[in-house]
This record gives sequence, C-alpha cells and structure tokens, in this order.
Amino acid sequence: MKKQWNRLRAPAANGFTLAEILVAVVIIGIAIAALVGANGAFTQVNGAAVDLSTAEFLIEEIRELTTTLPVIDPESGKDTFGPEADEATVAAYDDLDDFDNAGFCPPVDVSATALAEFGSFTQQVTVENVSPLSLETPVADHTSDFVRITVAILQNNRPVSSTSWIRANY
Ligand SMILES: [Ca+2]
Ligand SMILES: [Ca+2]
Repeated sequence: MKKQWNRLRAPAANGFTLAEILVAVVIIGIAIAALVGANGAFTQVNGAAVDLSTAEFLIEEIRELTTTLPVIDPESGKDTFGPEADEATVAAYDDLDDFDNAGFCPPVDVSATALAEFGSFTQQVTVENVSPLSLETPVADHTSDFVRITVAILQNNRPVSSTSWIRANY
C-alpha cells in the first residue's frame, strides 16, 4: 500500500506539470494586472487630491487679498459696480465689487502678484449683493449691505472647487 502511494506521488517529485505551470502563469498575470490597475487608480486619486489642495490654496489667496478691502469703493462709493475707471489691473482694485466677473489666469496671490507656476488654473470671482433676509438670494447691485463673494477654481477650464462667503458693508 505504501509503495503504491509513493508511485502516485512520483510525478510531483520530477517537477511541475505543464498544467500547473500554466495555472501559475495565469495567476501571476492576474496579480500583476491587479497591481498595475490599483497603482493607476492611486495615481489618479493622488492627482485629484493635489489639484483640490491647489484650488483651496488659490481660493484662500483671493480671500486674503480681499479681506481688508472695503465693500464699496472708498472714493466713489456706489457709483460703479466693478473696477473704477482708473483701476485697470487687480493691483489697483480697492473695493470688493472691483472683483466682480474677474478671471485671473495665471491666478494671483494675496498681494495680487501672478502665480505663473499655477498657469493651468483660473480664479473666477463673482461678487453679488444679497438680501439681508436671505443671504442665499441675490439682489440688484448695491441695493443691500451684504455681498457674497464666490471664487471658483478651474483647471484647464474644468471646475475643481468653488467657495462662497459673505461680507457686510459696515
Ligand atoms: Ca475700486
Ligand atoms: Ca468698485
């Protein structure tokens, strides 16, 4: 009985059968494909996270650039919704509504300096007056003391992130 058992086991001692090798090759192939696929997915997620943190950074630059500015122009008040005639560039903007419909590509930093290294990104700014009764409801320009600033970040014209906040004219 023992001899018979040994004979049955004998082929294994000579090495792997062709079928075993083929199965092993298929399993290794599937494992490699899974690893490559997982790595690709990880790279994509990582790339998206980097884009998002860049977008948050660029939103913060606008928030800090505008946070010390008055809601309406210090000289002409409510005469102009948008940049006044002598305010040709963002460096000259001195009130919030100057930023309405402004698009910065390359984006600008807190001191209104262009950030060439983020040239694929755009800061798109919208400034609207909103109702004091409902800060979600836009009203006509300069008809309330509350404004909502919205900064949308686009990368190669694809929206990445957007944030709004409220300022009061006091
Ligand atoms: Ca101004
Ligand atoms: Ca203005």
